[in-house]
Amino acid sequence: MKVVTGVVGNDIHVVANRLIELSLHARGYEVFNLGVNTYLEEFFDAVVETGADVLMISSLNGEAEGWSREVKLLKSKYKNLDDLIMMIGGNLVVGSANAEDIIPKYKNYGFDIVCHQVDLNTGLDLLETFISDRKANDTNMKDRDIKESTE
Ligand code: B12
Repeated sequence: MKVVTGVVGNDIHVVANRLIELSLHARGYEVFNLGVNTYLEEFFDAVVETGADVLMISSLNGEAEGWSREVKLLKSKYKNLDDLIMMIGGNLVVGSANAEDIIPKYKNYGFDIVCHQVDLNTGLDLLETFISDRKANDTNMKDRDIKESTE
């Protein structure tokens, strides 16, 4: 599976970004790391160019929300991104807030997996669960379609 990753906006916190790249490699993903200071358009352009399955955004400085509000609109301008798995993690607000408040907000912005102050390995486990749940769901849908077409 291919993953495009990077740090969104004017954010220069690079340490987690390097760890994300190394950990994804170790788990067998093909990684395209755009590094720090990456704009949303650059993320989506890279996803299209590489045919990535996952877009994994990191944000540490608390400014992600400003960028995230544009995600749905921008994504709708690109073709064939409906199946793209969108994930974001790091410090997703300025200061402190409850994950229970933050997660639905970011899901509403268009992210499938939201990891506020979640350590990387836990986040990558969540991604693996998401991928296997989606596969199981697709298989069930296909089985149902075959069954219906033969009835
Ligand atoms: C080092 C550091 C810096 C360095 C960065 C050097 C560099 N090039 O990387 C310098 C000094 C330059 C810096 C600058 C700033 N920083 Co700074 N910085 C830190 C610090 C001390 C450590 C960050 C770090 O590298 N941690 C090590 C990594 C491995 O851990 P991590 O970042 O927490 O990442 C883990 C998880 O968050 C998670 N994770 C991260 N991304 C993702 C993504 C996904 C998908 C998943 C699943 C998980 C995940 O996985 C990682 C490993 O478990 C933190 C405070 C702290 N103790 O965390 C503040 C901190 C991140 N900085 C902060 C701030 C505010 C700034 C500045 C805005 C300060 C200023 N006023 O100038 C600027 C930002 C400038 C900019 N344009 O971005 C705040 C952010 C506050 C917020 N969100 O509300 C923090 C939290 C400090 C604080 N308590 O206020 N900073």
